[in-house]
Amino acid sequence: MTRLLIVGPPGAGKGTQSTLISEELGIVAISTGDIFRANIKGQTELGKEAQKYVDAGELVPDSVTNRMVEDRLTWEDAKDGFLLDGYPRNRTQVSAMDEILARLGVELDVVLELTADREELISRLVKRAETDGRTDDNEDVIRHRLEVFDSETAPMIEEYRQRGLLKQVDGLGSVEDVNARIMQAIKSS
Ligand code: B4P
Repeated sequence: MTRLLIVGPPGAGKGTQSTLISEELGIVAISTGDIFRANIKGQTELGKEAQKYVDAGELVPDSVTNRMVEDRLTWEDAKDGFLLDGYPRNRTQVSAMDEILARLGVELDVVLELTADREELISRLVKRAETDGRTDDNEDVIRHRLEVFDSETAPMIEEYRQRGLLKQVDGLGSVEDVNARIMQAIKSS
């Protein structure tokens, strides 16, 4: 199992679980959100372009994001496998991902979807706001990110279900319990 996506609403635990899966499978975890945040922090050209979208809880334009992902997936550390966290996030990005994979001559093994109910998602993100101070973790922006998930990301997850690649995993409970469910889902796929 070497090429995976992890998808789900904001706060489902994608970033948390990506770190663990990456260690367990020995593959690099790549988070588009982390790449944007690092660039915003460093005030690079990419960061300046992404900042207003990230702060507002909007998706960064596909033209910027698709190019960034294609570049990142050609790095040496992703040659033998990767876990992509937070991409694709809409149908246009799914098409771009298909083209990127075709150009690299590889295929996806599984798409993991982490689920959790709305109240739990909001409470986790509000809690993170207190500890990490992420600019997009205030309640209004969190609600908007959830709306964007419903309108743009949920339909694209359906696409992977129809392709038979999707494994849904319950994201409620302790980090360890969720991780155990994920590893079970990976083994059975
Ligand atoms: P992301 O960085 O992907 O942020 P996110 O969806 O909120 O998920 P995140 O990974 O941070 O949260 P997680 O669920 O792990 O995106 C941020 C922004 O970047 C987007 O709004 C957009 O602007 C831009 N962006 C990213 N990708 C893009 C793309 N493809 N196209 C366009 N724009 C893009 O964890 C949340 C919290 O829950 C953490 O505090 C964690 O500690 C906690 N948690 C995790 N597991 C838990 C558990 N089991 N129990 C309790 N708490 C738990």
